Amino acid sequence: MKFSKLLISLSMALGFVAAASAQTTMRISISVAQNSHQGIAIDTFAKEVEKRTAGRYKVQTFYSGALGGERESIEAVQLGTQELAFSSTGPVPNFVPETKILDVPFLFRDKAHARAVLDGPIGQEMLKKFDAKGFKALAWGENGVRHMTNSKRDVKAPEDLKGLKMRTMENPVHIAAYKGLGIVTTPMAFPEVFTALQQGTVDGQENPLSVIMAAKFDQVQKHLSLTGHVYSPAIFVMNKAAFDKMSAADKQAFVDAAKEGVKLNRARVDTDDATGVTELRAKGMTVTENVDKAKFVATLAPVNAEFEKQFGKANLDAIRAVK
Ligand code: EAX
Repeated sequence: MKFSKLLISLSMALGFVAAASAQTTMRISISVAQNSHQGIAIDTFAKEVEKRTAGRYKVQTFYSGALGGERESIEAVQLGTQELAFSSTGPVPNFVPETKILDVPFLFRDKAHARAVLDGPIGQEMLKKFDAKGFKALAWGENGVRHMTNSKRDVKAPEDLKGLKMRTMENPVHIAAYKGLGIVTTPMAFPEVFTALQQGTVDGQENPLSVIMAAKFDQVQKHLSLTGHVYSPAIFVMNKAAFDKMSAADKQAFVDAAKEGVKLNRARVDTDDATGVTELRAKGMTVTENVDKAKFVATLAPVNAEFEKQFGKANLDAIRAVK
């Protein structure tokens, strides 16, 4: 064989190998650190996608808001400049208004109740609402039950919150409720929160123990109150066009990979909830466990009446009725 011919057949062989192993790389991001309930969600997802598609899809993982805050990431997924994101539902109502109802304070009895609702017909129907907005919602995940922290005082009842300036998520339901509790609300993207707390731009914030620990808020907050005022879901979202392009088997692989991610995500939230108080006390926080929840609920009655008008009492009751 002539040398030129050998070169041609060699390059054809190489071309064939390249085509057989063609790999599509996608990106997924979270706003919190890798060592967290959200980090384990996307790390597991990336691993499972690769495994379940025999390496044809690779998912690059970005942590700590490296690609922006949650609102920015969801926007990027909608536009298709980023394929995937895992986010709390904080900013999601700005894109899919139907999800607003999930962020109503004291709606869920506990995590088990929330998980049953999200995994049941109500939650699964809601996932479909994302389609019309340019998303494929792969699965509900979990951010956790939110508690309040601040730098000023122990909070036991709503009157202790009067005049406290707190960072909130960019979520209209949270903002309305916290105003109703007497809080001075300052909506802010998560990546800015540590510095805002450190510099005293705000006195406090509220987040699940998982986030408080992952973000090391104990370094800039003295008081933690186990208010448990709202359950915070999370979600795996994907750009709809990117999802639709895939084969049926790959679509299923992505959905299944997300579900695997959620299993470990929820398990980590449970571990964090079990160890968090001890750990945060050890780091110097004062923890108020005997919060007067009945008073919180009573104070929120006027806001809740508004929510019932806005979301429909029947819809809220349907969620409450899930066992
Ligand atoms: O998703 O913005 C928030 O407070 C969220 O809970 C946090 O970024 C984790």
